[in-house]
Amino acid sequence: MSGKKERGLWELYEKDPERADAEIWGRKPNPLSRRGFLKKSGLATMALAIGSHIPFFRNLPAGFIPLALAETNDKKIIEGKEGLMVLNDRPVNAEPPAHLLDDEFTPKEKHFVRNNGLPPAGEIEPDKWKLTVEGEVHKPLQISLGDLKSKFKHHTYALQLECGGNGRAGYNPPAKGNQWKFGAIACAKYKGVRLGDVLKAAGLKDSAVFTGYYGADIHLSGNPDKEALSRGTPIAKALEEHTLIAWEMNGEPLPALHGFPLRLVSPGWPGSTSLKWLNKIWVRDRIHDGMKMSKYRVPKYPVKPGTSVPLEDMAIIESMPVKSLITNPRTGIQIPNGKNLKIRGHAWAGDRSVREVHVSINFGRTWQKADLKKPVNRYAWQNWDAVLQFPTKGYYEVWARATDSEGEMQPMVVPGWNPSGYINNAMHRIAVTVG
Ligand SMILES: Nc1nc2c(c(=O)[nH]1)N[C@H]1C(S)=C(S)[C@@H](COP(=O)(O)O)O[C@H]1N2
Ligand SMILES: [Mo]
Repeated sequence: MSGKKERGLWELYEKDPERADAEIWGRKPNPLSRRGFLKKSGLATMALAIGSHIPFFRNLPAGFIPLALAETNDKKIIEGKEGLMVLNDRPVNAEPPAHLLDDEFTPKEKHFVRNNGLPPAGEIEPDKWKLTVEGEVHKPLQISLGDLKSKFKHHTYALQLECGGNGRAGYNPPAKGNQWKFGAIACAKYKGVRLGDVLKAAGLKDSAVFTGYYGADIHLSGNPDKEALSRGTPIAKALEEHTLIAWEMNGEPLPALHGFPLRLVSPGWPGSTSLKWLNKIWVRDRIHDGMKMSKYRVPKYPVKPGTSVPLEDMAIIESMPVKSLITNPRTGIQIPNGKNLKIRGHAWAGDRSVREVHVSINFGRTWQKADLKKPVNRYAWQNWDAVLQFPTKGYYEVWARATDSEGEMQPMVVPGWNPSGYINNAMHRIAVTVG
């Protein structure tokens, strides 16, 4: 944008912020309004964003941005997601730091957002929402949201959703794309119907092998003939009983950024197979070839970092690998010498479950077994905790390492480099200073 045009926009912003938003974003409402944040947020949201209580809040001049916010958030804030780091604002991509993922079920305020395009324009009327099921089925369907809710049995599960690119920031040479650190993972409770029940109602033909999901969001170019994203899975995953067509997250209608009024959840698989704003399912007689089906792949064999790999040598990512997070305490804390430290976090393993979590305070020389809970249901992440004793004062790093039900472990450093920087399940660690 030219300097002059930008100045003009700022003036417009002062006079008519709604119109300025519309100019900048080409649509309303704008979830990323810094001005909106300043206008609407009180002490609570500011403190949440900073991560601390602000004793002299009342002395802050109007419109003043605390330094901590200016520094940590690069001045970008998503309304309703004040604690998240914004990696990109067009399309919106934001993740929480690990310590904000401490809840057993991730609340919407702390849930990462990964958009490939622009959310559907205008207000969505759920009463008019239709889901089409077509392709390799005996009876193509067009179901309203109301019919979906009244004709099929409801199920509620806590389901893990992780972006295939979570951890991309760890790869070297770096891969293009959002530089996710550890926070593109969440486990929220979803209510909906089984995709399998809907597919059975439509009657799958023998030729059905793959699904192709479509959403109502808009390609970044604004071109209506292009999808922002259209991915799918083999039929077996679609028929798995935890694969839901959901309209509720944590007991509320899906938030706008998470696909209101309807989304798919393919738990344990790359988040890109969990289409938001779901309005069409095309049952395919071959591997789906929708927008970005050629992405979310990794080489079929290990490659030297920096290698370019031909598409035919790349495999579509299915189950995500075993991983864990330390969600409490946050990194950088200081504790008195001689005091034990309780730590806790979550662990998950795609289609598998987590068998063990170990922690180390000496850079991996010795390991202590953590207390690991069972998942509340299959595909929910598992909570773990441990009590640590530090032998002397000094600087420590606490490492956590999960092992899945097949004995696969998280690597200490980044796993096999791949051209697009997917499935980095390297261990998470926090810094602790004692004394
Ligand atoms: N329609 C649509 N669905 C989508 C996306 C998208 O851009 N458009 N992004 C996908 C990706 S890549 C991920 S990781 C998850 C993220 O879900 P969330 O934004 O609710 O965290 O949504 C998936 N579903
Ligand atoms: Mo993703």
